Amino acid sequence: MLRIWGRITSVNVQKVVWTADELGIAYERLEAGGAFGVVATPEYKRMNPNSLVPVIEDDGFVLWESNAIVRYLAARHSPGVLWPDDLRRRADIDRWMDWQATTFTPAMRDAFWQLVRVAPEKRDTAAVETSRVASEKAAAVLEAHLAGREFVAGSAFSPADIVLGCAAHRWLNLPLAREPRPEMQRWYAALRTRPGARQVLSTPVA
Ligand SMILES: N[C@@H](CCC(=O)N[C@@H](CS)C(=O)NCC(=O)O)C(=O)O
Repeated sequence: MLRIWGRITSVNVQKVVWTADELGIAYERLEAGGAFGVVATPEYKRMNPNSLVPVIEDDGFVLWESNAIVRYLAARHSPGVLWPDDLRRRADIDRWMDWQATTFTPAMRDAFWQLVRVAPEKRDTAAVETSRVASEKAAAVLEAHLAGREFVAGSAFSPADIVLGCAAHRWLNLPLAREPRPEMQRWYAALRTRPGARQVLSTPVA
């Protein structure tokens, strides 16, 4: 059976859990990271020398790096559907997955960390503001892109919706004032109706 290491509060673990739930794959999730520790043990570091979650093990195949795991699971269990055969459709999905990992999530990292993980008296409000501004810039890009599209890569749900849906779940639920984003809210509400998304999108941002 597929094994997934990582605490469910990790946005990167959430991507993998949502993908597995979306695909209806049986899996076992083992707690690791954060207060659970585990990631610094020699056994874990043999699987992921970065000491980060998530990691999967699938019939002896070990893989880390969340977006790579999402692609692997989609291609293995849903070739031609969740992971399309068409090169350009795949490149479009890939582009938005890379954008999530390199642009949107890094932009909101400080706001998340300071507002959720740091005690109020120790909060770096300047870092929150810089991060908020960068996140709004990224959110505006996604907002404009979603206008006239049901999903990120067009009319079909794809792994880009999973990874950006996890990022949006975090952004839209952070305790801070945001610009209104009706297209993002419409898309996020549609994602929340998917049975495969239920576990992850009902997890509080913590
Ligand atoms: N690029 C990596 C980043 C993984 C990552 O930063 N994981 C965080 C949680 S979101 C982590 O393991 N933090 C240490 C911990 O939880 O102990 C991926 O996408 O898998």
